[in-house]
Amino acid sequence: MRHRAQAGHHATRRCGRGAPRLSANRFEPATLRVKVGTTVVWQQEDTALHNVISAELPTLRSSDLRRGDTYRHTFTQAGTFTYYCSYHAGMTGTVIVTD
Ligand SMILES: [Cu+2]
Repeated sequence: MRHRAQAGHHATRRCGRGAPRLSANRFEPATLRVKVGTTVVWQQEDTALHNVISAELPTLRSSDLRRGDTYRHTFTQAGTFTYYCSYHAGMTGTVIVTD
């Protein structure tokens, strides 16, 4: 599962290292750094069911995502936010949001 950051109307930035599209049970990249106001889009490209849930940031909570689904969240405050997939132990990620 990959995600990318969108800043403003354009300048879409794709993050990641060209990982295999079906890389199993991990977020790619695991750590993402963005500015406040950035919308991060998670792209579900895996065959397994995944979700995005943060204990620290209750609004960061997707429904179950199937292949082809996307989930987006706009980060409005600075901080370091971890999240996980409830189906796969150890499937975690971090978004670092700076002013
Ligand atoms: Cu998962």
